[in-house]
Amino acid sequence: MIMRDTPRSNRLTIGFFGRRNAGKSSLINALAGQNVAIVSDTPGTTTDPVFKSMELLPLGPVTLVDSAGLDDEGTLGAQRVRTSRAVLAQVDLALLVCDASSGDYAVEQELAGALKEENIPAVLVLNKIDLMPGGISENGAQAKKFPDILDALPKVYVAAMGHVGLDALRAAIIKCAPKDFERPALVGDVLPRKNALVLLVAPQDMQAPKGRLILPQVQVIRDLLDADALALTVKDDAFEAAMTALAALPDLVICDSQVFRNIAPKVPCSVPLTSFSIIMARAKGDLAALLDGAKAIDSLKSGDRVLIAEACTHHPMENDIGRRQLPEKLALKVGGPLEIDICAGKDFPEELGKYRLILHCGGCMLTRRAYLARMSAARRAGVPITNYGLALGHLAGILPRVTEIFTRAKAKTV
Ligand SMILES: Nc1nc2c(ncn2[C@@H]2O[C@H](COP(=O)(O)OP(=O)(O)OP(=O)(O)O)[C@@H](O)[C@H]2O)c(=O)[nH]1
Ligand SMILES: [Mg+2]
Repeated sequence: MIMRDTPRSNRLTIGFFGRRNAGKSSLINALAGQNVAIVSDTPGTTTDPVFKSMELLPLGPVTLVDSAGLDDEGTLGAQRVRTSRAVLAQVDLALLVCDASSGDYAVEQELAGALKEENIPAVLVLNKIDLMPGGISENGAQAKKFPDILDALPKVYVAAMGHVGLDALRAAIIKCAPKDFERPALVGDVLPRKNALVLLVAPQDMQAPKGRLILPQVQVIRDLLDADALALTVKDDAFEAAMTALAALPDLVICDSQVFRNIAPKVPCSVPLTSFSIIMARAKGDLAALLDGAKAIDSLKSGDRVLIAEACTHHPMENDIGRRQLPEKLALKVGGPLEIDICAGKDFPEELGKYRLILHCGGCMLTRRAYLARMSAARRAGVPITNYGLALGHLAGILPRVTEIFTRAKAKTV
């Protein structure tokens, strides 16, 4: 099976954290079997996070993330530490790398605490055992006493330089990696039967990339095929032609949220309707909380500050959904303009308290963990958060209709 091209957003993310010079980059190189990151004895060699995609069987496609040392100093050092901390909240598994010969665990203790708070599983990797007089043996690295929070972690003894202990490290990663880091299905799990008939409405407008479908559409089609569904994909102006051509009513219609107003009235009430973006809301985030966020639109007032967050850095077109359509629709709804801030790519403000609402994209470029980390930050700041599709559904007055397929099976799927 070729998993090389699995998007990073669907890979298990494994982060390497620790002090400068602990051997994080050496370890990532040893695991990847190639020079991914620069290694040197100068502390602070790694600055920006380094990502390496690879296959780690039987886990499958993973992303290894190297990070700057968490004990870095100075103004730039502090910025590097902040970046490493931002990466930390987004990993599915953390490798806490430390020098086995060290006797000071203050940084590691603090790090283990932060990981525990975020519910991120961690492995303590004791590196450089070749420098320990007794090696791994009871007189060497294993004889060391650790603070309780570190002692509670699974431990692996390695020498990244000599490739010692890598099999044990791989085994620990496989054992500790969360099995539920992503949803097993996007929508295939709520279809009423095998060979369910699903009509997909995918407008190919100015905003569609040249020569291909966008990632959520591709992923939904793949998910439907995996569920043995019959997927028919049409543009919005061919919807009626498709309905006429079908011998039976479809079991589900999935459209782009931007054509809700046009398509919803044409879908018979007995046929469930949802959108690609709403499917992503459930796949990447916590649907119940994002639904509450959509309803918070009703309490917005003119002049309120709203954050529009996009996970990719596409070049915005004239009628961009995040930059044009949503702000305009919201202003119309509240009866006046809102203060809109926009963030894109990996940028996400640390300070969220000034916002009355966060409107997030579907997050197809983010891992589920990264999306949930943003939701947690919003919750901690007391700011409702929703996604584009749910917001558009609410603004069109059809939120219950377009989420029913998921909320109906709530106990099982939400
Ligand atoms: N003896 C020994 N040295 C090692 C081992 N692993 C790494 N080193 C050395 O430790 C130094 C730091 O290694 P790096 O992999 O650059 O450490 P890092 O944690 O990435 O450091 P920063 O990027 O500065 O945060 C280098 O000189 C490596 O050669 C090991 O297992 N044994
Ligand atoms: Mg490094």
